[in-house]
Amino acid sequence: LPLFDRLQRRIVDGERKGLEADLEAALVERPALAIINDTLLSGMKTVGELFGSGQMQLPFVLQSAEVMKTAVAHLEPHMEKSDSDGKGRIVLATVKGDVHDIGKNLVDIILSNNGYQVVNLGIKQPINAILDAAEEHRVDVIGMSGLLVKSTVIMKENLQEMNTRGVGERWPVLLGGAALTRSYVENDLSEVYSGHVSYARDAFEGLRLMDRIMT
Ligand code: B1M
Repeated sequence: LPLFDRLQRRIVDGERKGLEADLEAALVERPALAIINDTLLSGMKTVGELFGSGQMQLPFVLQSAEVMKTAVAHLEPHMEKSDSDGKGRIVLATVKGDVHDIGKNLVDIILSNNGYQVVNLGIKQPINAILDAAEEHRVDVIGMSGLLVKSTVIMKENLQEMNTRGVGERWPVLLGGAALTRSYVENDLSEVYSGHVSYARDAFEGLRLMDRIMT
């Protein structure tokens, strides 16, 4: 297979052996971000389709996810970074009950490389932990990620809880993850929170929205 097809195949097959060498060769031809966006993420998309249609079993999905993480970690030092890190601060978390973190961690990388300080809490974070961290680190924005349909319900509950605590004035909320849709966020979720709620389809929209919120 040609290099970029082979890299994509490595994600789908969960094949780590020879990954670094292929990534190094790819870096000669394309920037790190393009490799992630155009090649690796389409591999993950295929994994999702295969899993969703019953053609791939969970342990293999996990292997693909591990290869994806290794690849992103290898590429990360090669990404362009802005000099400033004082544009603002965000807490990022995958919501309660959800273990998916590849997307959230990409958002972390893109924001960190573009001048934001990110407090990344990890996965399965209850709203209390998110709000405690937001308070402790005096963040400007709260970011929640979730990929399960169940997580969209949790996000709604989280926003309701935040509303009850009256923190809408203080924290705009940024939401993302494959199970969300723009209309669900902009219609259903915005309604339950007195503050600002926005939806990011991908990490770059996350960055654009942060820039907008912080100016
Ligand atoms: Co699971 N999983 N999974 N999974 N998994 C999905 C989400 C699923 C759609 C697959 C499918 O059926 N086709 C399905 C959900 C179905 C549903 O809810 N209706 C599913 C399921 C069912 C499950 C389990 C329940 C399976 C089981 O146990 N029987 C289980 C859940 C466990 C739990 O959470 N409690 C499970 C487990 C796993 C693994 C552990 C094996 C692994 C995760 C490993 C990890 O993350 N460390 C895994 C994976 C890899 C997937 C798929 C295949 C790929 C997800 C991914 O990493 N995509 C996924 C299929 C899919 O998404 N279509 C699937 C790449 C990533 C870069 O995209 O996270 O969407 P994404 O992030 C994007 C944007 O969404 C956005 O930016 C990112 C980059 O541009 N974004 C944000 C995300 N968060 C953001 C936050 C922001 C802004 C933008 O601001 C705060």
